[in-house]
Amino acid sequence: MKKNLFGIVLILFSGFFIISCNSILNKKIIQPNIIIIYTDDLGYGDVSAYKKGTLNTPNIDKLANEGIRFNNGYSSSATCSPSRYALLTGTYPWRNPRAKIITGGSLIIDTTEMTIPKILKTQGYHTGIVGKWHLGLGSGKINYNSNISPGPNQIGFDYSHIMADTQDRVPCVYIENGDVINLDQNDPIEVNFFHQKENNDYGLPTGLKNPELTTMKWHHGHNGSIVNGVPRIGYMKGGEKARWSDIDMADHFLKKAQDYIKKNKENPFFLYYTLQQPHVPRTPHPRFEGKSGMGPRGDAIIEADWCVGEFYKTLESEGILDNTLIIFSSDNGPVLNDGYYDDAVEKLGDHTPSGGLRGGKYSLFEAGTKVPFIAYWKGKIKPGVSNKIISQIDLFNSISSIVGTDYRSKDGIDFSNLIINNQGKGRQELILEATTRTAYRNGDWVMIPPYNGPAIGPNVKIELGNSTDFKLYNLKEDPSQKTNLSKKEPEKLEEMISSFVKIRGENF
Ligand code: NG6
Ligand code: CA
Repeated sequence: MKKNLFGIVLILFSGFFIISCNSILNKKIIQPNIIIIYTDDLGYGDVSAYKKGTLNTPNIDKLANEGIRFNNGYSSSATCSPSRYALLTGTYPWRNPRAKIITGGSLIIDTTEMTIPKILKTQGYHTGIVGKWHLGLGSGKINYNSNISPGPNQIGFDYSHIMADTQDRVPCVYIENGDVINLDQNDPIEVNFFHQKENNDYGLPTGLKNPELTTMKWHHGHNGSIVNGVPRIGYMKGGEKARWSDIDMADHFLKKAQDYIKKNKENPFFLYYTLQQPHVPRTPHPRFEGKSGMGPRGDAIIEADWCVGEFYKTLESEGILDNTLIIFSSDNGPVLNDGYYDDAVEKLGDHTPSGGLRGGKYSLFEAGTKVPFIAYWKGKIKPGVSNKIISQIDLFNSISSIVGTDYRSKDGIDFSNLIINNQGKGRQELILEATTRTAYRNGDWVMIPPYNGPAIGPNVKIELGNSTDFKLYNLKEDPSQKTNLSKKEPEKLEEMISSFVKIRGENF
């Protein structure tokens, strides 16, 4: 009897051993490390794998050519904060009235809301963000001199090393897990965004009053505090030792991203690596100066591409490439003059940042939200191209599905099979967003409702998609949206409006 019992225990134990080995093996397969590399204002035509512009981005191209290059990949908005909100939550940004471009504002993700990093944490992932945040911090006036909360660490990130908003906004400091790095308590930081022009004496000298102190001239909007010769949006005092070096920012974030990988490679991790390029102010490190022949914007893209290459090398040398899914994309379309005189317009030459699409950043036309969108997983994803429609809003459901959880957002679709196997359908329909206005894509068709406002942004010189009429385009025949078919195809227009209203409601 004892012998039998011993036998049973042995069988049970070996069974258990096999199951646990299997689950470890499976875990290796279904729980890859997940990395989202997210650029800022990089256009559809800025990546050479898309064969549109004249810049060379060999490192991003490697991901595109050896992974899946999505030709119909969208960001959720034509500006930053709404796109980033939608990416992490899988929720359309126009559902959240606070999901607008943030300037020193509070966190726009509710701490009770489900997010990609939260999903991954339920599966034992370590989660980190390195780079630009721009989803707001705190819940009122932010005190930068003590731990800032809520922020990334309260919505699912175990580790965060960020700049708060953008490179053109104060405070020009890095924040790690809520604490300003290198802060001297005897030199506290104060920030103000509502400064009156006539009372121009708050904090550091400003671009408005002391243009002779700037090394980069402001064109529109950026006439606040001067930090490192660059006038910013907003006003700042103190924090001298904590201020970042603009030209070293790319190296700084790259190093933090690499350190994160090295530290966390033993267990599944999620890293959201959000590069600041080529958003203004474009401050590539001097070793990239002149590399593109297109001035700082082109040089900043070459620098970003280099960062992607160096980051890739780290994944390779740490031996984790074949167990790591990489998604590469951009938060919105391209812009040339976004507030500084930096030769982006003058030195553009033949390059086409929008890849021949109409519009750009801030626009409801295609170039506002159709962005480079790449999925790469060495040895797992077969090289290919996809023309299926996919949005960053779908990453929430897709990642949830890849790691085997049931979390699904209302607006997202599970495209795990499309992302990993280049199989299955893409989206039939999608709501596009630009500065709270919305448009609608269904199959090859796009409908843009009438909106008040200038047709062309007075400073950025981009066609924004405003007009008094409905606009209707067939992207298959007319990818650059040259011919408005709304009069010629009234039935199609009606059908599009009615499907749009079903999702968006009457108040668009
Ligand atoms: C705008 C800024 C622009 C840029 C943008 C945010 C002005 C006139 N323009 O308000 O320069 O900072 O906000 O860009 O200040 S985003 O990519 O982060 O959405
Ligand atoms: Ca952006």
